[in-house]
Amino acid sequence: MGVNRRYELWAEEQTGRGVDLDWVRRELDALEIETPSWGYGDSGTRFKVFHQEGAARDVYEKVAQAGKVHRLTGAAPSVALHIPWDRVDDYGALARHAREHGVRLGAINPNLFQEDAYRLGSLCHPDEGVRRQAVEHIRECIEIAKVTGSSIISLWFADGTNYPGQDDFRARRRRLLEALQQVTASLPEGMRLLIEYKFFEPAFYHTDLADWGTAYLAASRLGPRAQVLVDTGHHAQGTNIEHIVATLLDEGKLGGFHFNDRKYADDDLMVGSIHPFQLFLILKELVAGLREPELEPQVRRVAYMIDQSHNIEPKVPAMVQSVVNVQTAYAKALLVDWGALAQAQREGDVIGAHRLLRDAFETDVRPLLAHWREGKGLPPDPVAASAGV
Ligand code: PSV
Ligand code: MN
Ligand code: MN
Repeated sequence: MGVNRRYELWAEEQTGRGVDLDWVRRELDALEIETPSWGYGDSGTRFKVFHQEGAARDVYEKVAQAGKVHRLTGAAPSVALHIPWDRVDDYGALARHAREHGVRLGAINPNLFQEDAYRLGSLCHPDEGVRRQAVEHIRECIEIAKVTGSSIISLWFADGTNYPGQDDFRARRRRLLEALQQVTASLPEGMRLLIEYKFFEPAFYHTDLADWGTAYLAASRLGPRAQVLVDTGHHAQGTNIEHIVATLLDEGKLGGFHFNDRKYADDDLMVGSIHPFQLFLILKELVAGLREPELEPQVRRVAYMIDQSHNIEPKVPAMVQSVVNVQTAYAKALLVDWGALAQAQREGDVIGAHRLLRDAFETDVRPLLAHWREGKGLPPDPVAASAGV
C-alpha cells in the first residue's frame, strides 16, 4: 500500500477519535531537535575509542554531517558546539558554512572539565584564579555565541568532590552562585543560560549541581535569563523524570533537554532505544503545557537537544534514528485525548485514564510521519535512507 493510501486510512481513524490532524501536523512542523557536534566525531569509552570510516575529523565536517541529518529528517535544523573542541579562528565563517549545509549553529557548550586546572572543580574551585579562568572561558563562549547567532549557553559542571571532608559544601555553593551571577551579567539581550545537573560522575562523593533541585535553586537566584536543562541520562535509576519536567514547567524554569537513553548510568545510548514509554511521558508533559495559554510561551522556547556520542553505531544513521525516535514519541504525545483523560481523572477512573495514555502511545504513527515527510520532499524512512550517506 502506498504512503498516501496508508495515511488516508490512518487519518480517517484518528479524525473519528476527534483528533485535530491539522494541529498535529503544525506541531510536528514546529518540532526542532538540535544535534551535538560531539556526536559526529570518533568517540568511545575509557577502554577504547573506535575509529569509524567517514567520522568527522573537524568541526567543519561535523557541521556538514549535522546538515545531512537535517536533510534526511527535516527536524534537526541546528547543531550545538563544544568549546574548545570546536574552536576555530573565524566563527562567522563557520556560521556561513553551517548555512551552506542547511543548518544553523545552536547552543554553545563551554568545556569546564578538561583542563588540569579543573581537578578540584571550575566555578566551585577553592582557588579564586581557577574560578576566574572558568568565568573567562564562559565569557569567551558568550562572545562566540554573539558571532554565531546562538541564543543559548549550555552549562554542565563536573564540579564535585570524591571524599567526605575534601571541601565545604556551602562554601562551594557560594562560589558557584557568585561566579554564575558574574556570567549572567555578561549575557546580551536575547541570550540565556541553561543549567544542567547530573547526580554523579566524574565526582563520586558529591556533585555540586546534582539534581533538579540544586539546578533550580541556582537558576532562580540568577533570574529569568537562567533555566534548568534536563539531561535524561543524568538521574538515579527509577527517578520519575516526567514529574520533574512537569514541576519545572509549572515553575517557569524548564529551559531545555539533552536527550539520550541509558540502561545503567550516563550511557548516551540512542534516545528512546531503552525507555520509549518514558520518552513519550516526558513529551506528553510538554504537549500538555502547549495547551495551557500561560505555559505555551515557555514550552515554545524549550530547547530540544540530543546529547549522545555513538561509540559502536554509525554516526549519521544513529543521529537520524535518534531524531526519528523523538519525533515518533512526540507525534504519539500529540494524539492524547485530553478531554477524555481529564474526565477519567475527575471520575477517579484509574485504569481508564491509564489506558488513554497507552492508546496514544500504542498508536502506530508511521503512516502519519511518512506522509508528513513525503509532503516535504523527505525520504519516508530517513534511517533507511541514511545508510551510506
Ligand atoms: C557529561 O555527562 C556530558 O554528557 C553532559 O551531559 C554534558 O551535557 C555533555 O557531557 C557535554 O559536555
Ligand atoms: Mn548533557
Ligand atoms: Mn551526560
